[in-house]
Amino acid sequence: MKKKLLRKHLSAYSAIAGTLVGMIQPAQGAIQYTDIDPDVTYNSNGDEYELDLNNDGTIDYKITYSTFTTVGIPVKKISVDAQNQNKCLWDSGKIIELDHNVNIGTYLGPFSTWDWGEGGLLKSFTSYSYGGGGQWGGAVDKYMGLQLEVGGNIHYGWARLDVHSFADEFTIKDYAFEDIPDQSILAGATGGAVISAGAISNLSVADIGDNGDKSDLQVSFDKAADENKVDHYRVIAVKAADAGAFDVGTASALMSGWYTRVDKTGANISQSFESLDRNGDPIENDTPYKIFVLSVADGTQATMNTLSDPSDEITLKDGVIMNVADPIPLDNDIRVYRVHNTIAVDFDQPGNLPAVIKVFNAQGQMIHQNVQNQPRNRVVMRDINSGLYITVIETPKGMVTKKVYLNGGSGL
Ligand SMILES: [Ca+2]
Ligand SMILES: [Ca+2]
Ligand SMILES: [Ca+2]
Repeated sequence: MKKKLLRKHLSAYSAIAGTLVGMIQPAQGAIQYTDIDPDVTYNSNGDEYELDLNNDGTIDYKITYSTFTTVGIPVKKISVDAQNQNKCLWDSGKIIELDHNVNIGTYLGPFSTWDWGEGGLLKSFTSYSYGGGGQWGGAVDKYMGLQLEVGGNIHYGWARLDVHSFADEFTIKDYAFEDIPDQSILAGATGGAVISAGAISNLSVADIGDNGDKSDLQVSFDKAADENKVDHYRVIAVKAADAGAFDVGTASALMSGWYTRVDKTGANISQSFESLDRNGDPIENDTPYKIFVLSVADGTQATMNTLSDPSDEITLKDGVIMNVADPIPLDNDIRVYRVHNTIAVDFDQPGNLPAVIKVFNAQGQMIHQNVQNQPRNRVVMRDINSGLYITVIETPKGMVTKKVYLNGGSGL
């Protein structure tokens, strides 16, 4: 069972793989990169790839394909065994041993979860249940996180694999590790100068709906000036109380689903939040958040991710909708609320006066307008239908738009 290179053929990806043949690139930065060329594919029972991450002649990991029968059911299985004191990136949330795969640009380092990886499952499949376990089924160009121990020092690295959905074939393509002990590495980084992906700018957040969930949270930012070094962005919501301790290492190690991935468009970005917060909790009303944007390095022109400064704190509320086009965050200065069928508009900052107050109905017709010079203002709405009304307040500092629900009728 322990023979290496039982099956070997070109995969579709080898054509675009690097040109070095089984060699370590000269040290650039401190990443030692090895291209497997051609890529090697395994699909017979007992096939095994012996991975020597630092090419010192000591095998560090064994990746195995096996078929067997358990209680009469045929099983196919692809698994990894870390050798000696080495470890694999682990999915800490699972009880059974799963090797976790990550996308390009995910940081691997001391903040990641590592385990011995004995029999660590990439993917299994049984025809009986038409299913199986493991996170690697159908993986294309996914990265296995690796923690290597050499002479008492810890190094971090990765290996790139494809794994078939039915757990009957895997292909290994290349691997790399960081020569500097304890230094994190970006999945997919192959060397080159240590250059950071560019930071975004003008980050702003807004409450644009009343669903009480992530769809209410709009995030806008200007793209990185040098966006060609960026693979994609990750928008992360952190509870405001935890934001002070949030750093690029933590941000880069988050599992997918705990951040909103935003692909480059070449333009500035404005879109709804689409994921859980950084703790895996749903976005909800009345919880203060700060938003961060991680610029994920492309792994070739840049090898370090960059984390933005936090946004202003935002707390989603029902009945408070802030115009995303606000040039200035006026939300804390202007309070709009309902008192029966009166719209109250309170100004806490004199710089917002004089202000023009306009009220629109749901059909977009303006039904009230006045100019206000006092910090407290009341707009009495008689003989109206019940429903949502839009209040637009134009001040010397900018404009805000807020929705207010009124009961209707002639009473106050
Ligand atoms: Ca080795
Ligand atoms: Ca290769
Ligand atoms: Ca809201």
